[in-house]
Amino acid sequence: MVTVFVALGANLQQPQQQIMQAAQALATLAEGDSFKLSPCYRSVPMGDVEQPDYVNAVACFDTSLPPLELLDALQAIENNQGRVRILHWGPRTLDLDLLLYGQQHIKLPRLTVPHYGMKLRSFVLVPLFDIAPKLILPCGTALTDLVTQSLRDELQLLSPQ
Ligand code: PH2
Ligand code: MG
Ligand code: MG
Repeated sequence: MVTVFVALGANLQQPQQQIMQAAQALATLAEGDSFKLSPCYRSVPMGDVEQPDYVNAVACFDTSLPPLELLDALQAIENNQGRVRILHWGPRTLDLDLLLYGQQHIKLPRLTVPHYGMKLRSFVLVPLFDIAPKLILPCGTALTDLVTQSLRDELQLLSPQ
């Protein structure tokens, strides 16, 4: 059994509801009552594509699924919520990114863990810190050393729906 962290993002078709629906689906993958979801944040889109603001959150749970089976399960949830892959980094109803799989480093054609961009993204680091303030990343860095006030200032905390 490992503890995994998954980033959730959505910016189409009632994004906060998409996140809550995805969280319910993710919770079915969790062992026991291990499932945790951070608050939702509104964030300005990163990247060059003009698109609506995102709603982002991070989930954490224990699972006995191997990494690629977990990835398949995440992609099935994305597809079930109408994910269509048109533009790289374009708008989407739901994006589920596997951030961490225990303390493992994984490099496979379909899957790189830790997620390559996670240490630079406010909309990942801040909600991750909300649910795992003591987390040490597989590279040895303490999460608390990455979460600055200026990263927090990039996000708008949303009230629960
Ligand atoms: N995801 C992207 C591209 N840009 N911007 C924000 N704010 N949040 C995201 O989740 C996001 C993004 C591609 O996965
Ligand atoms: Mg993705
Ligand atoms: Mg993504």
